[in-house]
Amino acid sequence: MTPIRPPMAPALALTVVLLAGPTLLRADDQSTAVGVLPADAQGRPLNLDFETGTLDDWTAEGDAFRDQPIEGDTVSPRRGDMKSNHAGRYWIGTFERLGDEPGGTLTSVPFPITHPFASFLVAGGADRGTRVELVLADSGRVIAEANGENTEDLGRVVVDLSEHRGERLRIRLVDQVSGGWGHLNFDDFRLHPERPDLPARDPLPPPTPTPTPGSPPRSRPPR
Ligand SMILES: [Ca+2]
Repeated sequence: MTPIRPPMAPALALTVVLLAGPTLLRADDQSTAVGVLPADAQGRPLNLDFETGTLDDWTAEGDAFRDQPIEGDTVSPRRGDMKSNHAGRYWIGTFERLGDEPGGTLTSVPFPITHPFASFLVAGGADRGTRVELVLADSGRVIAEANGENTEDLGRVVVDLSEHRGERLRIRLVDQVSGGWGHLNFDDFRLHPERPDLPARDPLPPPTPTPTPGSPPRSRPPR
């Protein structure tokens, strides 16, 4: 029996976003989800969508994130089968300046988890060495990861943060892969009062916790 195919291919579905309601944000394309940017203690929205055109509110280590963010869709001019699909004007794409070779991390300032859901755009390599990590700021524990699917087209991931409300979070972008598809694309981290009604995929399962520097070693089960 022929399996019933879904009415919309996943790659297409990721580009379709419902934009409605009083918190509608203007964007050059349809990737911006309804929601709010996380804010600092003074209520200032943080640059987690890169629309300042700078890396303000982020700290880069290594070369992979040098000269970011990227302005406009630099993908479709070099390959007609994909596009950046970013939100607004600026986004992060570690291939776009220096290719796949450089590595590094880009870490946000910590911010309070004020809403039960978050979402962000991610693309790039499918290797787990290129990934987005959501990190509890106080413990260093990674609570969710996401990476690309060997495509440049940014697609949205939704994360349930309800059990961590009131805690502080950092976003850490990791690029540890130098070969083919050794790059990460990212944009538009937002918080949501309820699960956003838009096509999205789930994050990867949380990684196995690893001890943070200075913490006591974890006991291991017998092998
Ligand atoms: Ca943006």
